[in-house]
Amino acid sequence: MKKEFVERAYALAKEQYAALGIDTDKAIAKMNSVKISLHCWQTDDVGGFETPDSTLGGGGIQVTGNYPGKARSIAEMKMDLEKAMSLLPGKQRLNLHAIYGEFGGQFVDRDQIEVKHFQGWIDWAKNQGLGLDFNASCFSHPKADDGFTLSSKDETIRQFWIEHVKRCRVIGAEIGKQLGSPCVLNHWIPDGSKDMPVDRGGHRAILQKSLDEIFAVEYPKEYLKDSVECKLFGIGSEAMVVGSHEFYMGYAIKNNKLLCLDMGHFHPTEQVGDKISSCLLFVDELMLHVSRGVRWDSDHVVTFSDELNLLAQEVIRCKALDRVNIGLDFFDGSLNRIGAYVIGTRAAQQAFLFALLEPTEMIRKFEEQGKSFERLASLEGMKTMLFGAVYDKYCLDNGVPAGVDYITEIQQYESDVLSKR
Ligand code: RNT
Ligand code: ZN
Repeated sequence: MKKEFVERAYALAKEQYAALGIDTDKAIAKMNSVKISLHCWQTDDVGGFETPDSTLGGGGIQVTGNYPGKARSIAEMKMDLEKAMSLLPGKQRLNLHAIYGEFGGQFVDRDQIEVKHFQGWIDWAKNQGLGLDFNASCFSHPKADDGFTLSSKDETIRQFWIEHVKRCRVIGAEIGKQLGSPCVLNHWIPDGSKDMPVDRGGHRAILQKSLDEIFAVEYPKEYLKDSVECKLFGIGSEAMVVGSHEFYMGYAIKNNKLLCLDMGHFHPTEQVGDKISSCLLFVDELMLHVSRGVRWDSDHVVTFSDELNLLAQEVIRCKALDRVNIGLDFFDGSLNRIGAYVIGTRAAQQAFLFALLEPTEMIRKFEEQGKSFERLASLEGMKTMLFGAVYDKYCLDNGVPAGVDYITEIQQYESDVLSKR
C-alpha cells in the first residue's frame, strides 16, 4: 500500500473520529502500552526441543495439521519469531514454555531444568528489546500420562511436578531480573478425568496443597508474577478438570495471584470479556490467553471477532490496561505458522485500537439516560468507521506493511526459508 494512500485515508479517518471527540493520534500513541506476548509454541506445534522428536503428547490439548516448514530447532524458532515480529507494529513480548530450553543435545528432565538452559533466550530477548514470560510444562511427559500432575495421588509424581514448577519460578524470577521487566509465569496443568470421578474434592485439595508448597517461596513482584489458568474441559478430561474456574478464582483471590483467563476455556456461550470487570474487583492483575475456540477449545488463530472486541473493550472501558497482561494462545499446524502469528497478533492489536477509539463517555451517557436505541446505534456505527485507516497508519509509523501487504513478505519467507526445511 502506498504511503501516500495510507496518509490520505488516515487524514479522513482522523476527521471522522474527531467529530465524535476521539483523538486518533492519541489512540495510536496509547498502543505503546498494549504489549502482546507472543506464545513461542506456534512455531513448532507445541513440540519443544527436549529430545530430537519431541511432540505434543496428551494433556487435553491437540494440534492438527501438517503444514510444511515448522521450526526444528531453537535457532529456527528465533528466526521465525524475528520474521513474524518484523511484520508487526510496536514492541511485543515473548512467552516461553519450559520445554523450549536449550538443552545442548542432552536429555534434561523437567525436574532438572535450570536458568542456564534459558540464558540463550534471555540474551536473545535483551538483544531484541523484548520482555519474556514463562510457563511450566506439565504435559507431554510420561509422568503426566495418567492425567494427573500437581493433583496426583501418587506422591512421587506429585513431587516431581512440584520440583519442576519450583524450578520454573527460579527461572522466571531470573528472567524478570535480567530483563528489568516482570516475567509472568503461567501455571496451567492438564489434570482431570475423562469419566465421572467420585473424588473431585480429593484431587482439588491436593492441587491446593501443591500450589501452597510451590508458592511458599516469595519472589519480588518486579521480577516474577504467577498466574493460574483454569479450564472447563479438555480432550480426555471431559468429565472433570481439577483446576476449574471456581478453583483458581478462589485460589488467586485468597493467595494474591494473577488469574489467567483463556478465551477457549469456558462454555462457548460464555464470554471472557464479560468476566473482566468482575475479576478485576477481586484480583490485582489478570493474564489473558487470547485464543479462538471453534465449537470447542480448538485454539484457532485469533481473528478480529466480536468476542475479541468485547475483551479489549472491557479492558479499556475498565481503564485497566496496566492491570492486564495480554498473551496469545493458539496453535494451528495447518497453515503457514509465521502467517498465523501475524494474523493473530494484528487481530489482537486491532481489537485494542478499536476499543481505544470508542467514544465510551458519550455511549455511557445514553445508557444512563435509558437511551438504549441510541446506545446500540452508536456501537453499531463504530463498526463501519474508517478504522482500518487508523491501524494502517499505526503500521506505517512503525515501518511495517499496512493492510495485508505482509502476505507477499510471508510468501517470500516461505519460499526462501520454510520450504527448504
Ligand atoms: C491449555 C492451556 C495452556 C496451553 C499452553 C501451551 O488448554 O490453554 O495455556 O495452551 O500452556
Ligand atoms: Zn491458555
